[in-house]
Amino acid sequence: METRSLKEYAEETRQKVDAFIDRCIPEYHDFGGRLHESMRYSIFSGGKRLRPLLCIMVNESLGGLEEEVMPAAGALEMVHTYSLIHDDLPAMDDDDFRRGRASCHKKFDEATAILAGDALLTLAFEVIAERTPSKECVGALVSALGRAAGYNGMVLGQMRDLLGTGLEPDLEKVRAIHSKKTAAMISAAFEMGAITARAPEPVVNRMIEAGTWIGLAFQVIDDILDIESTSEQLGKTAGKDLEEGKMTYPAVVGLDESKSVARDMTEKALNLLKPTETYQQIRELVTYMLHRTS
Ligand code: GRG
Repeated sequence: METRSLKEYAEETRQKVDAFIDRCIPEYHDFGGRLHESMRYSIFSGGKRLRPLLCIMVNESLGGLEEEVMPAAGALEMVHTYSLIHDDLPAMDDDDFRRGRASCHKKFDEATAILAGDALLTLAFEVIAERTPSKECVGALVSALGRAAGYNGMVLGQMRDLLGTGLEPDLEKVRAIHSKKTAAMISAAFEMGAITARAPEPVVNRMIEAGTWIGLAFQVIDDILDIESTSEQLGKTAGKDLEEGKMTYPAVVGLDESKSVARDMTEKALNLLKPTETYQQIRELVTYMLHRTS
């Protein structure tokens, strides 16, 4: 990997991912283009593109080609955006703001938001199947993404999150929620980058583990930011977790201990991403994530 600054690298990569997604979202304007418009409204709304970035970095670190990883990276962002659209619906987290502007159902309507999410979720798998140059990787990529997003991954995490709301805070339950709701998709980003780089199985497994620790740390930090940051900084309503009795790390162990837990989890990930040249930039990003403010 070249020695560009992380910021330059991330910005350049974000532009490439956005250009790829732009080519994937169908350009037809059926019935006034409402579905197309709502999908684009949500996906091009200034997200950090963290999952694609991690996937691309892992692929590159392991010697993979950019054209092989781009469909996987775009697909990860499509699934992530679908989950945010559905999470904001009144039947779920009921949030009017996302990424600093009106959430999809507020900008359009609930039915449109449900359909935009459905369309992004299914498009993700279509994109992997049709646009991944090495067809022999497609099965493993579809499997990794389906597993991370589905009934034993993020969807289960969301169910646990809904069922855990209002219950007595409990560390085991918090971990169970975080591992599925957030860590599954971040770990899949690592796994998919290793798959497109054709890494051997032990390396793929090491990436899955590193991704899991990073995903867990990411959610602990998200819980902390919900308390310590403003809605303006976050681009979404701050302070909702406490108000709604959400099962979070700070609710169980307090803010200071949560910060220490996030540091320990990050350290575990960094140890798995051994300090070699090739992982250096991922390590930098992971360290940056630990100190993020939004
Ligand atoms: C509706 C099936 C379904 C799942 C929803 C993603 C999710 C699960 C809920 C959103 C709320 C939340 C706190 C999820 C945990 C993951 C997380 C921290 C998402 C936000 O990801 P960022 O910070 O968002 O990467 P951007 O906007 O930068 O892409």
